[in-house]
Amino acid sequence: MDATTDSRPAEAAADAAAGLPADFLWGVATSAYQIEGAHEEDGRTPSIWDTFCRVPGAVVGGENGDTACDHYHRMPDDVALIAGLGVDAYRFSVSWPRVQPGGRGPANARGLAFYDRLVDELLAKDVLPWITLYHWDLPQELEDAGGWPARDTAHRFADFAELVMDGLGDRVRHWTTLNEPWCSAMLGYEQGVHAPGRKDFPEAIRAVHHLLLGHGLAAQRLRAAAPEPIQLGITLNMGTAYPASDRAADRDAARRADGLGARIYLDPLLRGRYPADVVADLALAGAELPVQDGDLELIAEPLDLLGVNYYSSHVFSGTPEHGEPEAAPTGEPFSRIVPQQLPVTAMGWDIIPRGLTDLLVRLGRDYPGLPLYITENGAAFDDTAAPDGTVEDADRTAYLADHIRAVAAARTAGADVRGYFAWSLMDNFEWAYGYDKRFGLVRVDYDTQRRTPKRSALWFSDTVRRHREQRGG
Ligand code: IFM
Repeated sequence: MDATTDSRPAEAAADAAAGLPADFLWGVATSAYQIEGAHEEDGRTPSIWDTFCRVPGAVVGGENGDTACDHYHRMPDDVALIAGLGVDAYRFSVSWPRVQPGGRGPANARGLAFYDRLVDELLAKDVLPWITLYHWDLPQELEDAGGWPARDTAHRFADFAELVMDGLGDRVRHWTTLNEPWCSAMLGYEQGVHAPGRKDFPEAIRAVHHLLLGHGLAAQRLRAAAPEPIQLGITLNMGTAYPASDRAADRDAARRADGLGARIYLDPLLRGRYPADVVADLALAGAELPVQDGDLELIAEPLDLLGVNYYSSHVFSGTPEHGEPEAAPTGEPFSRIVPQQLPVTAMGWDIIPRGLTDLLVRLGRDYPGLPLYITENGAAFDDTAAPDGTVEDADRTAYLADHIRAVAAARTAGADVRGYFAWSLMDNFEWAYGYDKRFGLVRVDYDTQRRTPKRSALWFSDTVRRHREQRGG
């Protein structure tokens, strides 16, 4: 890949949606812990993130989601904000410890009532509710009992899913089980940079399997309990893994990265088996997927859609920076991300829209017949707010425009992409980065909780409106 030619700024953001079909779905996304606050209200108990935030040094500035965007108390205004953008749908997550404190037992009526009101508010404003059941806020009690490396957590998740379906299934048609299981498993249990902060690769691989098992069990329960047919999916974060050259070592490094980043999820979900090369790589690293009889059939419960979260892509080399292929000190093959000298976001992530086109085309080719939705895409930049709160974020607008164009290019090349959710509706708690990194279309002043749409929000809203006019809606 010649990534250096890939990321010029958008020349004209105006026509970004050209070529997308009339029924293309536009939305904005958030997640519970990142925006809700009200961490001790109405019976909510701590999640692993409440605990992790209190570990010294775990989160930049020692920040936490105790108040966040105070969405729990400002929800009707926030829904009005969403409706004002003119989008079709709102993707939000349901806080497990709010709805089922401690992660076991019956639903907490007061916690569920919040989502009940949210769904009603959205529907009243003609915005489609799109639920994510797990966006990383595992009840702390379940982590104490073993967390995702423990098989029982998968069963607990299925119980929780059914509680939410019982409460909201009469009005919600779009259900996603997990958000980004790679992050839950690898950031949380291997790298230790996300809650619960463990650093144990074999445990992380056990978590991968139990997250997928939890998805499969929940998928079955959701379908069985749904009063009407639902649209059911899972959201994976993925990029394109490019080899630095055509040399065997580089191609193998890209294969391994793609195996552990994408195929370890895609293949069991969509083909009913783990990829043999990944299983072999894991064995080399002393890790094993704890598969029991019947698990893979459960995990491969048919899906109606696949959610894709895209932010960046990487180029991989199988050799050290200067030198010939060799084994890493662990004895495993060497692998390294090659810096690309591209513009980056405030997260330091390379801006590579073409990686999204390539990813979507590849998904359509390798896993045909499954509608794809971009359930997250967006960027943090170092915004400067004027005294009135407005932000001229041309960088964010360019990022969004280039990636929406990348989606349109993927459609032209045959990928069945049906929707795009911008991440995020508003600035929020960016996990281990605290409040420093701002992904919002809408600025949040955390001192006053005032919301101000940034220039990118106006652009996005205008893009959606003009696309809708063109499609005659
Ligand atoms: O903020 C996160 C979100 O919670 C999950 N996907 C990536 C986003 C940006 O890091």
